[in-house]
Amino acid sequence: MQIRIRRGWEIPEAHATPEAVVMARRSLLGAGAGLLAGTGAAQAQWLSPSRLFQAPVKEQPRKPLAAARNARFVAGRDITEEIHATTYNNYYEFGTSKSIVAPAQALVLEPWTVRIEGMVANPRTVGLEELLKQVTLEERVYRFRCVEAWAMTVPWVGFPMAELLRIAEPQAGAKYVVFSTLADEKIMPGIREGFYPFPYTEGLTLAEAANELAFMAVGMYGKTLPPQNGAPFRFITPWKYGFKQAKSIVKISFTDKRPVGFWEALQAEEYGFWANVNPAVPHPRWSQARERLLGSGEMVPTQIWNGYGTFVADLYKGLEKERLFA
Ligand SMILES: Nc1nc2c(c(=O)[nH]1)N[C@H]1C(S)=C(S)[C@@H](COP(=O)(O)O)O[C@H]1N2
Ligand SMILES: [Mo]
Repeated sequence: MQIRIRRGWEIPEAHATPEAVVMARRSLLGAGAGLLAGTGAAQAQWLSPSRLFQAPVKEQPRKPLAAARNARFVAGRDITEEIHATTYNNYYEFGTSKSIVAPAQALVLEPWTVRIEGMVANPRTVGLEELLKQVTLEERVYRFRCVEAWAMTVPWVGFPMAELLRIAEPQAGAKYVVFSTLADEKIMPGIREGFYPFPYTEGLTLAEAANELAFMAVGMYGKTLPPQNGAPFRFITPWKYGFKQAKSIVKISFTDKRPVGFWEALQAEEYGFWANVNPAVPHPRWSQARERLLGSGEMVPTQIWNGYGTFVADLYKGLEKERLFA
């Protein structure tokens, strides 16, 4: 067995690298893990990979997607430069590095259909275009916080998740909505590898899904989403860690049982169902007190609920016994 000792400057950026999972499964990731992962790691300054320093990639064209900005949501931070938000990604189906722009171009975005099923009035498959005819697109600038302690501020284009619920018509007994994402071994090396529990799924309570912050995104920076950011359809819940926010959604199901998401299935001690941002609750392997802004590399304090408490804190009244922040 190979045990890799991380050096101080190596940020534990992969949520769970294959080796970390193997180590956890062998119960070796106990008290020593903090030492290995390095407490100073999250403070390290990292340059986001830029296209300037990489082999040129022929990216899929993105269609302009003009939508009025919703002034109710004020990010209070500069918008991250598009080059950084669209080149520093987590999309494990295409590989565990942050530089998956090139392989992600293999995604076939049209036609795209979404299966709506489970506890709904009419289980059915809808074309994304058809779905978009039933909603009004708007732009929202949201802060985004990955559990790995990096953050960005992005102008997303999309529509409220509440609208999706209206269209899907969940039955009275439904309690959760579960989003499943594309798993196509022909184009996704991560699926072929067979290591991770794909398809990637993440779920929300219906109360969370109906919250006005919850957003279905089809675009960013005034254009359709690029493949690497989860084209053509993903969800955004800015008060939760990034791993909840599933990309390239192909199925939306409604259920009365709490779903086990991709990360919880992989590492339940580190990633739970709720995954709300909280600087006071460290990840078992690193601090969540601060976050590194993509682009500038500036370290800034993390806020509880990622600063969105006025919108969402009430959702969790009475749930204090739950592991709300992991
Ligand atoms: N299908 C899928 N969705 C995913 C992921 C993934 O690997 N696969 N990674 C998640 C994680 S960990 C983060 S931080 C965000 C990253 O989104 P971005 O690349 O657009 O910044 O996507 C989330 N959604
Ligand atoms: Mo993440």
